Amino acid sequence: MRRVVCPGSFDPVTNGHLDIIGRASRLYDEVVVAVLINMSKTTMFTTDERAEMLREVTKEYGNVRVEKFHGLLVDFCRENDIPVIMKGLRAVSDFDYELQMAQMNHRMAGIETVFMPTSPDHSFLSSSLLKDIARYGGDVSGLVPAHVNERLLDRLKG
Ligand code: COD
Repeated sequence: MRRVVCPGSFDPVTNGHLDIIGRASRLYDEVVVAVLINMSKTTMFTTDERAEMLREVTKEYGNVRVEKFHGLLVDFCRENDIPVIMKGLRAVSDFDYELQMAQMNHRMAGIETVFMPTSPDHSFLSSSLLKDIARYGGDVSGLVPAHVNERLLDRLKG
């Protein structure tokens, strides 16, 4: 079975993330979306909330599974028998950091990283940018799935 992991914070999942997950699901037999249990980062959504939103928006794909993880990604990969990490690349600025992580993950555990170029529709999109826009009342409805937009508006109301 060809299995790949799409890891991230997903705080919250955006259409950019979803594009990469959807394209991965057409290339691999199983896609494991691994949600980081952030120990030091303050997130808008809890890990359970982030995972729940991901399950909701990926349920149309038959081969996507959502899991939570903490610690090293390579340990999660080894425990779940996943030989490949898939990352989306938005710009050259992503590449420097992603290359360093890819090489370190390979050095630590022999795990390969595959880079998927973002679709031009999503190259400017990040979870932090859209949270900023939403906090100031901007419309992010075209940038996240409808379910996530509702959760975002509810959270900001609360
Ligand atoms: N278009 C395409 N792809 C995108 C877009 C977009 N608009 N936005 C994000 N992505 C992709 C990127 O590939 C990104 O890597 C991934 O989605 C997740 O993005 P985020 O922002 O939700 O998540 P990050 O960047 O906070 O996640 C970082 C990891 C959790 C992957 C990383 O920190 C990690 O592996 N941590 C575990 C600890 C570890 O192993 N550390 C050692 C590393 S060598």
